[in-house]
Formats: sequence, C-alpha cells, structure tokens
Amino acid sequence: MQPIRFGLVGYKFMGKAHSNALARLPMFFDTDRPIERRVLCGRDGAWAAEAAEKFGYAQVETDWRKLVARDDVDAIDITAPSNVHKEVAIAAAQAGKHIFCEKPLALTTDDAREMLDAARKAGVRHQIGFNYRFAPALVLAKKMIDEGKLGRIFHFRGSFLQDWIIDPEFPKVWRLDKSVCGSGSLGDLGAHVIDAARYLVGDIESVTGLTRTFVKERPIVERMTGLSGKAGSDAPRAPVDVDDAAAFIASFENGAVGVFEATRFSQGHKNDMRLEVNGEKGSIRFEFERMNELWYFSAEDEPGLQGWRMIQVSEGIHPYWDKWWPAGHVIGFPETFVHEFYEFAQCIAQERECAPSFEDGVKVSQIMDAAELASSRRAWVDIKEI
Ligand code: SOE
Repeated sequence: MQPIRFGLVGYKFMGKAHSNALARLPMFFDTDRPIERRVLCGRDGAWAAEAAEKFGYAQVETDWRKLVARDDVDAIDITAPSNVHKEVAIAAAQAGKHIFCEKPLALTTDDAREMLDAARKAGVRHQIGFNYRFAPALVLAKKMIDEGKLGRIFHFRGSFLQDWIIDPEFPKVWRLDKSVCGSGSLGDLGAHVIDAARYLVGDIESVTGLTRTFVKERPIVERMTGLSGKAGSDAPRAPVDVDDAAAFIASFENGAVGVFEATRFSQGHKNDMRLEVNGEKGSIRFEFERMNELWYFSAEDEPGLQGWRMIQVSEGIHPYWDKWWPAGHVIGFPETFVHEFYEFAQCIAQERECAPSFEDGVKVSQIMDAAELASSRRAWVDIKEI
C-alpha cells in the first residue's frame, strides 16, 4: 500500500507534537496506509535540518512553496504561526495535497472560508487541529449525549484558563501579535472550547460578550523560546493588539445556553480546560488536566443513591483504549494528537470527510469573530452576520 508521505511546515511546539504523533501512530494503531515522515520545512536551513533529524523526517526544505510542489509528498501539515496558514493551505490544495492545519484556521473568517473553498474545489482531505475533542473522555461524552443519556440539553459551560503572560515584562511573542495570530486568548484557547461546545451540543446562533487587554504594551521579543521569548533589558515596547481575556455567552440553535471564558491571566491555572453540560436527565463535566476522567450525574439513578460518579475512561471498552495500555494505565496530552492523526490518515486512505474539518474551522472562526464584534458593539451578534 502506498504510504501517506507527510510534509511538515513549522517545527516548534505543535510541529513537535504532530511529529511525535506521526511517529507513534503506527506503533499503536493500524492505519489503512502506512505513514511516512518525508520532509520538514523551516526557513532556517540549519535549525530545520536539526529538527528533521530529531523528529525523524528524511529530508528538509527551506521554502514551503518547494515543499508543496514536490511529487513525493501527499499531505501538508501546517504548524507554523496562523498568519501563514492561508497561503500554504491554498497552495497545497491547488497542488492536490491533503491538508492538516493547526487552529485557529486563519486570521479571519473570510480567510478561513477561502481555505475551505480551495480544499473543496481540489477535492483534497482537510482537517483542523482541535485535538482536545480526541480525549477519550470527550468522545465518550459525545456518545452519551448522542444516545440521549442527558436528554434535552440546557447548559454548556466551558473555560480555558492559563497564567503564563501575567507578568507585564513578558515579551510580545507572536501569540500576542494580531497580524500573526488573529486574536489572543480567544483564538488560542477559546477556539478549543468553542469546538468542544459545537461537538457536544451543536451550532451556536448568536453571542454577546467582552474581550479585554490588561497589559497594553510589552517589550518587543528578540528570540522565541517555545511559547515564551526573550527581550533585552532595554527592549523597546509595542502595543498589544489582542485580547488577554475573552468571555461571552451564547445561544445555541437547539435552545441551550452557553457560557464561555478564555484567559491567560488566571493565576494558578496552567492548561485548565473545563467543560460542563447539563441536560434534563443528567450532567457531565470534564477537566483536561484530569483527562482520563469523565464525571457523570444521572437523575435516573435510584433516589437516595444519586450523586456525581467519576468514570475512569481508561479501559478497553472506552474510545481508543483498546489500542493503548491495560486498564488504568493512563494517557495524556500527546495521545490526543495520535488520535487526531489516526482520523486524518484514515480519512485519506478511505477517501472520506475528516472531522473536525476546515468547515468546523470556519464555524469556530465565525463564533470568535462574532464574540469580538459583540464586544466592540456592546451588543448581541447573530452568527449569520459573519
Ligand atoms: C498556548 O496557549 C497553547 O499551547 C495553545 O496554543 C494550544 O492550542 C493549547 O493546547 C494549550 O495552550
């Protein structure tokens, strides 16, 4: 069987997470086509070569245009900052390559739509990197909701809290530069919560909310180091043009009420994504930092014995678990990427639509743009307007 030959664009945090997933995927999952890490692409030849060696790619390119034009690459995996997603994805689609793209899909909904249109027109597979929905607990939550275990859904509550940019001396890294990332905590963290909300509860029709930037200017970064960066002691400052925090409420098409929060200013919270869904027959809740657990309350349990129960989602009967370890030998953040690339590889091999696709990326982007617009207008915004 012809391998799926991957070309990776960008090799920092997400490039490493994706490469780790591609390396481990064949160890645990049987894909219909083998996986090959063929080419790694980065602008700096020496660094790219070092990363290619470490991450297991056979070859290096320093120009993504050359990568996209290669006959020996089937899928382009875009992990570079958001401002390059659109150009690379459209060129990849036009060259007939399947595309995996990190979130947020693009800087604006219009750009995201152009990417979706290009991929559809070319008939290539397209997937966006909403890895959190691949946590087994969330796949189980989705199954339970679809089976009607919660009945009619009344509430979705989701937050994603971090604390890594509270220091006003923390430099203006690319995740704080609108021209590179599109938005701040909303696009970086809120996007995952919105995806989870749509995955579990359904589409949103309108929102109102607010975004806030607490630290208005920061030292200009000299050198990026992972998520962080270094700035000289007398580095000039630049205005911060993205949100530090975003909060909004939403009305779902099915009548449910949504409450959303994303921030990097919650002291003590490192990667704290929390979700709760309340329905007429029961509730579920999930905390990413305890991702092998799903909490469930059933109002159908015997009176007097009702209460929250913790389902440890780490047995062979749970989603993906038959591929991993014996019961209770828990998995973590990196495995969510293995699951999403299993989906991508099988979609390519089986010539079917991927989920989450660029279409999901566009819909999440619409909701984020609506939340920003609502904040600036101090009003409700209908998603159809975006
Ligand atoms: C940084 O805020 C970040 O790494 C995001 O970019 C990721 O999407 C999220 O998984 C964790 O936080």
